[in-house]
Amino acid sequence: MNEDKTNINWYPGHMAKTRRQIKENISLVDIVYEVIDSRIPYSSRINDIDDLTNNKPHILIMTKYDLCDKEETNKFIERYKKDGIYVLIYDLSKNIDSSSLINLSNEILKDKIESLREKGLKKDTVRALVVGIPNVGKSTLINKIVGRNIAVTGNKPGVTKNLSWIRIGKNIELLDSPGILWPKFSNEKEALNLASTTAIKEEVLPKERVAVYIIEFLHKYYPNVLLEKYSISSVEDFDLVYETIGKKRGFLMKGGVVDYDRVTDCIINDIKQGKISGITFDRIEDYEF
Ligand SMILES: Nc1nc2c(ncn2[C@@H]2O[C@H](COP(=O)(O)OP(=O)(O)OP(=O)(O)O)[C@@H](O)[C@H]2O)c(=O)[nH]1
Ligand SMILES: [Mg+2]
Repeated sequence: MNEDKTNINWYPGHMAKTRRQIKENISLVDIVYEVIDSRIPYSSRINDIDDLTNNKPHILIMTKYDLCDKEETNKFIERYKKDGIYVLIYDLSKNIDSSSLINLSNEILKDKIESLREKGLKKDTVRALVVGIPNVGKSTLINKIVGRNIAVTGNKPGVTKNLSWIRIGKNIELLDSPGILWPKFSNEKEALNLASTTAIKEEVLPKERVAVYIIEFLHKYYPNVLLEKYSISSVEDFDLVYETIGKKRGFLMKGGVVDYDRVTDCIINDIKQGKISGITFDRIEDYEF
């Protein structure tokens, strides 16, 4: 974020607590499901996932595939697969067939289960940790696997408050966990990508900065979306951008003056509520692997 906002508290104490609790519970875990948002296939990764989870076997689960720009996101998927990472993609706004996830987990753990069997130990239950940044769909994924709403979900960060084990049938248990971030973002773009896709609490955001970022980003990569959605073709004059959107949407105060705060909220909410789809904020060429 910009200099005067470096003290925003996107890393509240409970995230440090969650990290501690994950470490405490990791010995019980066989496999890690790292859940990330397909619209930010790089920015939503937990950069210390291997340290955090003691190098446990790991599947990258990309949610919100329905909302992303598939062409751009697929470049990351190919890259991850090339690096030997297991990747599964989901649109959790619909029901899913979770057998691919269960089968892949069993396949990855085959050797471990086999060697335990050779030692005379029977492994009946596979335990998976579901981990990721806030609001990516960790709890929704669990509900889709279970087939009923057992974990609390909501379209804002910080919905899940505690680690909790959820038993799925006889042979698998999932550990839901509250979303985590890290104490310091590597650059402003990372912070703004996370803010744009609702991973950071709105209450601590410089909201206008985020809204301006979204508009500039759409102008650069998806000018047609900007034109169709907001009738904007130039971002040189932001007063004009706000005036145009405000008038189009009817966000007017007394005397016909545009209410800038409502314009800001509208831009942020359009992304948050999935009213703008087909966009991916990360660009593969911006990152080193
Ligand atoms: N369109 C779409 N929405 C999704 C998808 N997955 C999750 N959501 C929505 O994203 C929001 C967040 O989902 P949650 O399951 O609560 O996310 P979480 O990762 O558990 O969040 P925290 O517990 O706050 O860390 C909800 O409104 C879900 O309906 C998806 O694949 N597509
Ligand atoms: Mg949750």
